[in-house]
Amino acid sequence: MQARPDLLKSFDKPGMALVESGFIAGPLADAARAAPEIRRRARLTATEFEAEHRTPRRPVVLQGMVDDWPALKTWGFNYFANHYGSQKVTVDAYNSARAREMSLAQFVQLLEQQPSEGGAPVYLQEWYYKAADPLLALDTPELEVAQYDFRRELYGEAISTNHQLWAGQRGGVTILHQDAYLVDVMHIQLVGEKRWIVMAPEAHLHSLDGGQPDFARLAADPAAQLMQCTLRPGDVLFLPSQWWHRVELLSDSIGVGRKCLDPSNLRKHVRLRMGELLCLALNREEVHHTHPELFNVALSRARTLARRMDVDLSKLRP
Ligand SMILES: O=C(O)CCC(=O)C(=O)O
Repeated sequence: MQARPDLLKSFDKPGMALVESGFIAGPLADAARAAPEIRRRARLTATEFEAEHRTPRRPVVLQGMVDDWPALKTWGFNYFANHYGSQKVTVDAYNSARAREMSLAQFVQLLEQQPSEGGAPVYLQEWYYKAADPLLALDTPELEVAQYDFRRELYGEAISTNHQLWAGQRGGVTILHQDAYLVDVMHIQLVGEKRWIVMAPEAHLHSLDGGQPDFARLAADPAAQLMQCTLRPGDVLFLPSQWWHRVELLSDSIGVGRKCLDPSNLRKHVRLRMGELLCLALNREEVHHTHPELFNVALSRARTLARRMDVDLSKLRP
C-alpha cells in the first residue's frame, strides 16, 4: 500500500490554505493555544548553548544575547523611513497575488494606515537588509552563539543571504513552513511581539478517507512536539533545522532572521541548493506553476546569493 502523503508538504495554493485553516479554528488551533511554551534561558554561553540546545536539537528562547545591539535601541518604522526610505523592497513577497515593489518609505506609510475591513495586513518578509545597505548591517552585530554558521566558509565572507528582516503590521501571518536548505533558525525580535507555533520535523498531517486533513491526529501526536512562544524585543528564538513554524504578529513588529548552517548539515545543504538552482535553470515554467508562492522568493534568494558571491551572471566560467 502506498503511504499517504504528508499534507504539511503541499506547496500548491489550495494545499497551503488548507493547512493554514487548521491554525485558525479546530483541534489544531486549540492545541496550539494550550501548547507548552518553548523554554527560556538567560545569558547562556556559546558552549552551554551548543551542549544543551544546538547538539540535542532543542528549541529555546535565548535572553540577554542582543542587549548591546544598536538595532534594539534605534530600529523602528519611522527610523527606517527617515534613514533608508529610498531602499526598494518587495512587500508581501510570500503571496504571489499581493507581492509588489515599493520604497521602504512607502511601505512604512502603508503600515501606518489600518488595513481596510477584510483587507490583509502588510508584511515585508525576508528583506536582505545587510545586502541592501552595509550601514544597516552595523546595527545587528554578529551573535557569539551563531559562530558555527558554516555558510561563510561555503559562500565567502560577505555572505548575508538569509539574514532577513521581517517587518509587518499587526495580524500579519507567515504560514507554516520549514526553512529551506536545512538552516537552523535564529530569530531576533526587535520591535513589537509575535507568536510562534512550532512543531518537530516528525510532525505529519495525515488525510482522512475523504481526503480532508486529520488535524485532530496531528494535534494529539506527541512526535509533533507542538510548542509555542511569544517573542518580545531582545528575545532570540533558536529552532533547529527542519522544525516547522508559523508566525503571527501580535502588534506591528520588526524581527531579524539570522540563519545558521550547522556543519553536520553541509552535504545535504549543498545538494538542496544545487537541486533548487537546477530546477530554476532547467524547468522554470513548471516550477513557477507548481510552486507559485515560492518561485519569486527562490529567485530573489538566488540573485542575492550571486551578488554576495560576486558571481557575474553573464559568465559561465569566470
Ligand atoms: O517572522 C516571521 O514572520 C517569519 C520568520 C521566519 O519564518 C524565520 O525567521 O524563519
